[in-house]
Amino acid sequence: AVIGVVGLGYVGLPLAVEKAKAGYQVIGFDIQQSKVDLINQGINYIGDVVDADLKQMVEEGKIVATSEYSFIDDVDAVTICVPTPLDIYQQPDTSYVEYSTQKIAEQLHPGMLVVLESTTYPGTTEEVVKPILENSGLTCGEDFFLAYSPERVDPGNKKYNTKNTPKVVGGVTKNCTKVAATMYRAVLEGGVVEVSSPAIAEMEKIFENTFRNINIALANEMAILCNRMGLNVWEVIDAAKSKPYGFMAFYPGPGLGGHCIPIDPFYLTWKAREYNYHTRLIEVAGEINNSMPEFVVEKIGIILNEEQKPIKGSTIHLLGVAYKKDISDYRESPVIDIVKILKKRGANVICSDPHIQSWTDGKEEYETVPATKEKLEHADIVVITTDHSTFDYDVIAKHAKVIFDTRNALQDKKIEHKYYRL
Ligand code: SAJ
Repeated sequence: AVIGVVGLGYVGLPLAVEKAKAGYQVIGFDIQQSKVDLINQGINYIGDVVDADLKQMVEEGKIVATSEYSFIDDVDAVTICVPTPLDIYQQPDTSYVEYSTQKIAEQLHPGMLVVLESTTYPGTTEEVVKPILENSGLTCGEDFFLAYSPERVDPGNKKYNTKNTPKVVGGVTKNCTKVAATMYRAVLEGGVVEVSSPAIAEMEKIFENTFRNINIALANEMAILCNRMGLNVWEVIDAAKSKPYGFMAFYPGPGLGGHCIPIDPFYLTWKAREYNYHTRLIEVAGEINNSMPEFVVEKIGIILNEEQKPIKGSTIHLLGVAYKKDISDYRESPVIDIVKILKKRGANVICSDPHIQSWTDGKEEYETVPATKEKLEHADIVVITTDHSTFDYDVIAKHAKVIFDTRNALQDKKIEHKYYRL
């Protein structure tokens, strides 16, 4: 069978590789010709989630990429893995989903399976995708099959990947669910969980990520309160972890990054308004998570005060730009906000990140620098913002004069100089 994957990013590319490895002929579609060209050269531009098999799959002709959507005519099943960002009004922007669906509708043929994988508000599959496809004159559930199946890609996770993570599938009709479940069972090994509708599958994905968002906000609120009470929040959490049931540890951090956890809950907030419901808990959690960069800068100021130094003119060395450890992605990274606030306060900011050579905040380009002994000794304060495994924490503990650790990365190290934690 021939399978199409529309959208070759963090979600689409690993899925395309798994489908090709399972023996399907895969055609990858993307509007960006640059991505199409890189894939056809076997070059993997998403290091965090795609293994080396991409090159082999391309060499064996199992994966072909194109920007020509007319080739959808050749596929039996197509998964839509395009972005569903929030626009500047915090409203879901489903234009990529609509465009891709329109291109599929133009080539829709009897027997075809369409699956939406992009994280989105409950109702998208039935209210946005289904009508566009039925404009082709074909009937959903009879002439073609339509389902929603959320992606669960955890960048940097060495244990769980696209292949071995359970997959939830919800079809518009029972046979839509069956057809989609059959396709995924042939490709993945983590098991398929069938649910009664696309909306259930859309809602459970948002619930998963909102659960993380809110629990991280709780950990962040505990950090803020523990700071005022002079308590070590990391010790509090570790003690709470001794409860073998009914507790799940989340940790405070410099803020909430990535393109999912900070964003997904607000699809629900937007949709809930249609039902006259105000998702208060989600909004308060968002406020707390978004306040962390300011909190980190405030604490940097307090620490420098102890050294009789103002933020203005001090050299502040941030270790880590990526939004979480051991990946190179800095989308929505809280470090971007921290740098912006520190520069506004007149600090001299330098950043190190073994996974990132240069980065941009949308206005300026920044080069990262290696965290050398000299740099660490020279800084007025060294702030650990991302706990990458490849930082040399012995060198940091030995040579940085003042350390502010927002990730508890040095928890078991002997520190030579002054050490503060979130
Ligand atoms: N974070 C904390 N404290 C914690 C956990 C995370 O501050 O205790 C921060 C991280 O540093 C990061 C942000 O939250 O900045 C998000 O981290 P994450 O690992 O939850 O998010 P993603 O976007 O890398 O991946 C998540 C997946 N991760 C996990 O489940 C561990 C999963 O929720 C989804 O499959 C994926 O988003 C998605 O695409 O929805």
